[in-house]
Amino acid sequence: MKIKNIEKASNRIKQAVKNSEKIILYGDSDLDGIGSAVILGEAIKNLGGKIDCVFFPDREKDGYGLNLNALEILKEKAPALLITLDLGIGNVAGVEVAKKYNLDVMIVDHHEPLDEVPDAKIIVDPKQKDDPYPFKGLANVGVTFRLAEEMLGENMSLNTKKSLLELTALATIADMVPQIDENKYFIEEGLRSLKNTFRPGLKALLTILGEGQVFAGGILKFISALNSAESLGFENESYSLLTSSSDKECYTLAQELVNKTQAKQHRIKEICDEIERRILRKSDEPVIFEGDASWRLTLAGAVASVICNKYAKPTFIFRKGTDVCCGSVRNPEGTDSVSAMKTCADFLITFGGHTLASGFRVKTKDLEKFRTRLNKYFLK
Ligand SMILES: [Mn+2]
Repeated sequence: MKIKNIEKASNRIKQAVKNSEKIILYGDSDLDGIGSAVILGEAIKNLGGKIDCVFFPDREKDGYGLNLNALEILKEKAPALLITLDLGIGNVAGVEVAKKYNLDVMIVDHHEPLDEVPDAKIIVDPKQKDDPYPFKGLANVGVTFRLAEEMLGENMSLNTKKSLLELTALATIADMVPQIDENKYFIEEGLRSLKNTFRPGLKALLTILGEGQVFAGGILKFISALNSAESLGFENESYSLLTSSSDKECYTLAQELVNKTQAKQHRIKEICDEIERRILRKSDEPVIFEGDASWRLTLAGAVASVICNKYAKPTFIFRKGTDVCCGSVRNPEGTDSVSAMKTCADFLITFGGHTLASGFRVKTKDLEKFRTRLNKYFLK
């Protein structure tokens, strides 16, 4: 059985390649989005096509998803095929604007669809209600790998397959989806192949972190380095690392990423300490809900994970802005933050994600209302 619309998506991309249409990849700024963009880009090159440009949103500045700042730039490329990766399923308004700009949007995502789904011609997302694909736990790289297989068929060489599986494995682990079923296969095959990788960026990072150490339990460190890049000006360093063919450039980029990870870990610890001090007084509340103007949005997910694991409570962490707050959510198994936020849909600007890991944007003036409703929801 195939994921719904995967054949349609493959045919549409082949048509674009054949007609030399412009193709834009628009990926989320984490390893799952970046890996998906690398995989799809290489599959398109294998077909003899080329990518016109690759965009990664600056989460700090623009928030998650298909955003208007990016579309203002991308409209210059129209007409073009715009493929979103690891985002898009929640971007009803963004897709409308893209269509107005004559961008043909295809969504490849694995996030939970909300009540309203964007009006894109082709949506590939195994979590769509009517998608009969039995395994719902794929990371977006898993979905994209299946799409690459569909596009290349028998023409996917063993080396290409191995190389794409390496990325699929790393981003599947990074995205914290369940390591079962197809994901288990991706991880096993991909990590095995990683030992002899041809990809200069991965080789450079293995050298810097020590190959022996990476394969003796250090794989998470390896992944957090790849995941520590931030998108600036819609570009992303990890994407550069994973697509560069220059050993020298890769070495420099990999070293920068390793340094950045260390700085980031330090900052995460500081923020967690601050949160623990604050929640001492609030131990009777079912939800942990903390924000600050000085916390970077790109760290919110990691901070929420640490706090949620320690206190076993739904954890909402946000950067507090003058008008708007953006944040990340992590919550314990058996609870559902997306459903919780649906009860606040009347005032939230956006929200979405997975049951256990999600995000939101809310007006600062609505913060207290948000907190109260969440506490009420999780009290049940
Ligand atoms: Mn993802």
